[in-house]
Amino acid sequence: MAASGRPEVRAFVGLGANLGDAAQTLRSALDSLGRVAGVRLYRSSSLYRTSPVGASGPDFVNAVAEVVTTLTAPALLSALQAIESAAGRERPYRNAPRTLDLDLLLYGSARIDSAHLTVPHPRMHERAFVLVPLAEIAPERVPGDALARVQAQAVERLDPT
Ligand code: A4P
Ligand code: MG
Repeated sequence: MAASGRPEVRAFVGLGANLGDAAQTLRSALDSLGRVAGVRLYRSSSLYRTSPVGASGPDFVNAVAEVVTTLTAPALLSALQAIESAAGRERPYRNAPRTLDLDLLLYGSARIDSAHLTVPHPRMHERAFVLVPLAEIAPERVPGDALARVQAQAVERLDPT
């Protein structure tokens, strides 16, 4: 139990960008995430260069972060959206190239299905750009055969810089 009186929950956030200096955008987003009141950045994966899945445009840079938070899941989603907006995210159409996309992948063991939030993220298990970085930091959260099913998707780990 945290000082706020709310229980601490471990949550996983997927980060992606394919416009501008995507690697730098992800590094600053990780920094911003750790500064949100009620959120502690516990660990983050390497950055990965990935081919677009169901989208057009340049390659993406993706990563996954694990946070410990006292925020509710909707409050955490709002914080993620505020960080996206601060990075200049615009939404001209679905799956448009983006300066920054932050998805709430997992929130403890919660299952949420509301108008604005679905957790676990409904498409995460089809995507190497989520599963490979998630497996790097939390292999226990990736089902055994899931990685094998997405191995055709190109994912290249970037050297830390
Ligand atoms: N929403 C519902 N559940 C969630 C959740 N768990 N996390 C709602 C975040 N948002 C959630 O999202 C649209 C709405 O989803 C939000 O208003 C929120 O209430 P958005 O970020 O505005 O739009 P989007 O990103 O275009 O759609 P979406 O569904 O998030 O797209 P995806 O599924 O995230 O796909 N290929 C590579 N290699 N790397 C990528 O990062 N990303 C996408 C985007 C496609 N292909 C990619 C990548
Ligand atoms: Mg999104």
